Amino acid sequence: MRMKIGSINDAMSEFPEPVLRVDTMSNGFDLPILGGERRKQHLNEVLKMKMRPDDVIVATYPKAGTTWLQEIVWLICNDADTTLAKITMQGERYGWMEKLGSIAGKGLEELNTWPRERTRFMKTHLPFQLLPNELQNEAICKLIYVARNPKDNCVSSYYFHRMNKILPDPGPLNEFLERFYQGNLAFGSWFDHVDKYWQMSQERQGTIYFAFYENMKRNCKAEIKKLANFLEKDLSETQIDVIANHCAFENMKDNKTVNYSHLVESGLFDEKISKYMRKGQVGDWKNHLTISQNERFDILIQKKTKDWTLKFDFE
Ligand code: PPS
Repeated sequence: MRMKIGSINDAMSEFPEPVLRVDTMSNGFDLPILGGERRKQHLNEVLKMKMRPDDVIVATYPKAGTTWLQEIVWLICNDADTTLAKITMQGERYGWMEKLGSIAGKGLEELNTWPRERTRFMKTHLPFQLLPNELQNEAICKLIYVARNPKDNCVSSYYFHRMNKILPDPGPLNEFLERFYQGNLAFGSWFDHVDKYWQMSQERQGTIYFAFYENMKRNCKAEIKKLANFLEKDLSETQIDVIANHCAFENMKDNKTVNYSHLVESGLFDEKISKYMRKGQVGDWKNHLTISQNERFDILIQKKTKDWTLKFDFE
């Protein structure tokens, strides 16, 4: 079950320039990135990646429920085999397109050499405009996106920035909120990210599935059924129950293949500040945002989403 994790020093040296800077990729798309020139080169390699019709991609804005959705999708595609899921790190079952360095499992190199006969499971936080060019141009394979309401997404991200030693210190919440509003975070603006995937999911119904964290939370079994239908997998009621139970927050938080406790052991995540599996709730933002911060957030959401058909639940 263990995978190569290295020490915090290895991780730091593999992650040059922990400073956020906006860079222009080879296709002209601008993105705030961490990791400097090496990250930019890597993202340009992702653009060139060759896709396969049976690829399965989980895409999200960071902290929207990626790990949760990855686990559900993998189990749907693997006959609810929770025995295998419990002994194989999720980072070994999935490749992470934009991953730099040796921490947290498979990356682009492993994705490019993935055995042909096996479904390639991938995760990414990249905006749609930086997915492999082939996939941007054509609906080659299935992609599942999960979005989470911006207030909970932002608070979850704030705690992740505080506990993850590779990320720059976010400072007080007030400052982080400003960065979230302005899209001055790795992977850019939540609003632009979600909006583009939503538009694409409308254009490419049948190959892009747009899920909501809040719906998964409200009725996980119903979401699993819809996802299985999208992935063209026949699951029995018992298998759906098994997946829902395995993927319940209470069980995932104690499951070492998905809870990133290996990065606590390696010194990269500081659990005293926050656990990776922190709260797993809808509406936790109420415990963190002041009345005035919340009012400012509401004004911004109204401004940025005034033309959206997409609506979010906040509690
Ligand atoms: S990452 O690092 O961007 O991949 O993080 P990501 O997995 O997207 O998001 C982490 C948040 O998802 C919560 N989570 C869950 N919620 C409900 N049910 C389950 N099973 C589950 N698994 C993970 C996790 O707790 C983080 O949210 P917060 O609000 O911080 O608790």
